Amino acid sequence: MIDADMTLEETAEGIRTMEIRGAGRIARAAVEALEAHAGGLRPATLEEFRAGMQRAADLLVATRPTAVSLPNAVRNVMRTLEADVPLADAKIAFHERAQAFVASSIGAVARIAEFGARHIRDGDVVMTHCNSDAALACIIAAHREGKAIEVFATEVRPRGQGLVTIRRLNDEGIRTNYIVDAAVRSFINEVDLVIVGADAITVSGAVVNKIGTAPIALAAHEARTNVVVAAETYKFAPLTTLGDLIPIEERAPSEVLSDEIAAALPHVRVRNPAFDVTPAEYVDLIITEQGAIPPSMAWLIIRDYLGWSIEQFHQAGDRTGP
Ligand code: RUB
Repeated sequence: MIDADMTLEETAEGIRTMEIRGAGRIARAAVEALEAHAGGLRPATLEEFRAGMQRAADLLVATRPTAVSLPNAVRNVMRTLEADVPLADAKIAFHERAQAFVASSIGAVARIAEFGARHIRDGDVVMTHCNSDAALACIIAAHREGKAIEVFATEVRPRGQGLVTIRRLNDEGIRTNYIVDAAVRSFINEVDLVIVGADAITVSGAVVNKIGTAPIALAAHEARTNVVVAAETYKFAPLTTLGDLIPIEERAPSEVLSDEIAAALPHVRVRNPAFDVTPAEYVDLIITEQGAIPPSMAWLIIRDYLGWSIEQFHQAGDRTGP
């Protein structure tokens, strides 16, 4: 949940700088910021309200390009403003939709945990990467059910999200091995199951997640170890049905190499993509709050749960969504 005093700009900056991070948290923070912004606006007309909210929505969506949860969440709540109703009703409807979105997002993680825990057996060794609330919820739920599990958690260069993960696992009393990213293949044969989260899932079932996920999935595939992705339905990317690609955020070189060292290496260019793409064939199962699906069924989630149809989409001529 965002700090109640955070302004829209502060939330946008918090997402940009990764003070607020993780696809689910980003989505909820954006919706909460929009709700607070709506409460603070004093528009004279519905049109003014819509315009003010659209500016706010655009600011938030531009903060991080890869996590589809962000535009999906923003679109979910902004749709309430399409109805031609009195201004006061529009404000109430927006408030209610925002509250409902946040509640359902939290509920979705709880359901994913319930389903995901069933895939973890007593005695399993689980590997995870980055810091995903959805993936961790599955691991923690299995542990709380009394299953004796052990975790391998990666460091996650360059931002070190693995530290957040091992603190959480440690707090739960879960036996955890902390490894550098490059050690994944060295330990994959000791692992029974890989569980990661997602920032975006394409219509082909490809999973976009923290950089380093794809090599883990490749190592797991080679070792015949199952890869499970824990992801709320709003991580699926509707526009990929029309051929759009998920933009991969490339962050500042200074996250990898200090400016001081970089300045002394004029021929070296640092590349710092924040995410990578794991092809569907390296993913065994995607666990959503609607149940587990094979990656090949991604379109059903986009059509049935995100409510997109290609016909409607073309008619609307709207290519501003996720
Ligand atoms: C976070 C990351 C997480 C997904 C899923 O990247 O890749 O695996 O966002 O997280 P970053 P969740 O740290 O760059 O935001 O399950 O919490 O939505």
